[in-house]
Amino acid sequence: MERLTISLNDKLAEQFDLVMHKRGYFNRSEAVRDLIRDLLDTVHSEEPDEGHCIATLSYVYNHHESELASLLIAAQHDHHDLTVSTMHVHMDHDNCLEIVVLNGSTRKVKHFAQRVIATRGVRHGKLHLLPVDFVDERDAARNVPHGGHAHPAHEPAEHTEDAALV
Ligand code: NI
Repeated sequence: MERLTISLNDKLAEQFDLVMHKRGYFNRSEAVRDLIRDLLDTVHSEEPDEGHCIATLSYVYNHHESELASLLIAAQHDHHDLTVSTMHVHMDHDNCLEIVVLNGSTRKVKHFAQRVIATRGVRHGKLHLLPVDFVDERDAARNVPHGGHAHPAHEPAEHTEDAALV
């Protein structure tokens, strides 16, 4: 664990403490860690779409809109290699919130998410993507060329979850 000491002027420190408490943080270290994670997520999302990721895609839609619900289900089945699980919440009589957990190549996950978000009638679409070091152990072992599930490595220290997820 590294210790960082940072200097802030009084005004900035005061504003930071205010926002921190509003957001429910009790100590500055955790607030700063989350800020850094946010920054890293932003940087990662701007990088070329290489590597693997685990991601959540959330969106709202009106299930009365013709064919939209079945279109979304079909999209998920078409990409069953990427979609791990979907949570469906009936928000009210008309609106549904769906949260899809995705796992796979960053390029494919982004492409799928962009397609869903751009679908007519889908609102508040948001993708939260975490780059992860995945090793296609099973794919390699079974010589699955494509569409097999990627699994995180368990053995090498540099591929542990702690190392991969900041
Ligand atoms: Ni619903």
